[in-house]
Amino acid sequence: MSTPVKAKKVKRELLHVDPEVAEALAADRPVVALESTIISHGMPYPQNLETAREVEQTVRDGGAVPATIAVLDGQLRVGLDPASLDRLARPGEPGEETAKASRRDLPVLLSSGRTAGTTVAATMFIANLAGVGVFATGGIGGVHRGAEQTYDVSADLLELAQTPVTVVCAGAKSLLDLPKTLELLETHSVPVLGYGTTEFPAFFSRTSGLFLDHQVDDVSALAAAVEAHRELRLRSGILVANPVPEADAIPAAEIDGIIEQAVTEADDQGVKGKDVTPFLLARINELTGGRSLVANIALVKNNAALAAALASELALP
Ligand code: PSU
Ligand code: MN
Repeated sequence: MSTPVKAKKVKRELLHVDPEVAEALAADRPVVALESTIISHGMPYPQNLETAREVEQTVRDGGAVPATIAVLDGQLRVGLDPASLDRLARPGEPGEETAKASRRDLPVLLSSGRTAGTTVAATMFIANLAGVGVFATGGIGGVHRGAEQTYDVSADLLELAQTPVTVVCAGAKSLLDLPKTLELLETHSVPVLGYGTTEFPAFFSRTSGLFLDHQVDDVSALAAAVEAHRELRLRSGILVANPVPEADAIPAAEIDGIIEQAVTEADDQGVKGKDVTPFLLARINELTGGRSLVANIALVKNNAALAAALASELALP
């Protein structure tokens, strides 16, 4: 649903970096960017808020400063205070719902003074503006099944093609067309590194049957690859694929039928565009009785820990 754009006087400071984050960046201390669509649209309240807080703590425990990114009242924000995090997590009153912002939405959100969670694409763009090079998320968007008909390809992939930020994820959900997703990343010259795995992980599951060209087994090998990418001035992002921890993984055989059902329901109900991914996430959570949410929370924390370790390694003199 769209709402008419009303002009609001644009704040002079379009980008606000939280002082703790700004100080860390100025001193070359490690910072990890975190996205916020996962908070506003990816998980139900109140688990979304608890998870957002715990993920920030995980980054701190790993020796880095967390910088959760969002759009608040028409301003790009890098690093959120507790009240802002709370506000993003709560379901908005009807008509005042928090928007889902991809890169292309940013100008209008700014000009109309709105509030939004940022997708992987928008978060990468803003992180790069602020000078944050490492970013942790759950799963990236990709090429949707049936894209040959719908053309539904997440802007996350095109952002990875053009923005030099390292994104730590648990792969992508098999509700996407994973072979096509990997093909598009190859076309756009985005390095995809399996962390301790040679297979691209499928978010809930550790395996997908799809093999990667490059595997790194520890943080120093990962940091060395990121540094070489930087030295070559390659302008793409880097995708680090870090499988969900064994204990919380859901075998593909168990989750695939549920994903199939959710995709069919979205189709039948005519869910389109940016509503597709949030619809599927919520439906899979219902159909698994919350088990998918447990896996989701575990893998986001696992990615935050790896991103903090990577940022720390990169910050070493
Ligand atoms: N996949 C998940 N959880 C998420 C998302 C994707 O498992 O929360 C969110 C991310 O913010 C991602 C966005 O960037 O959905 C992709 O949306 P779309 O498919 O509309 O590009
Ligand atoms: Mn889409």
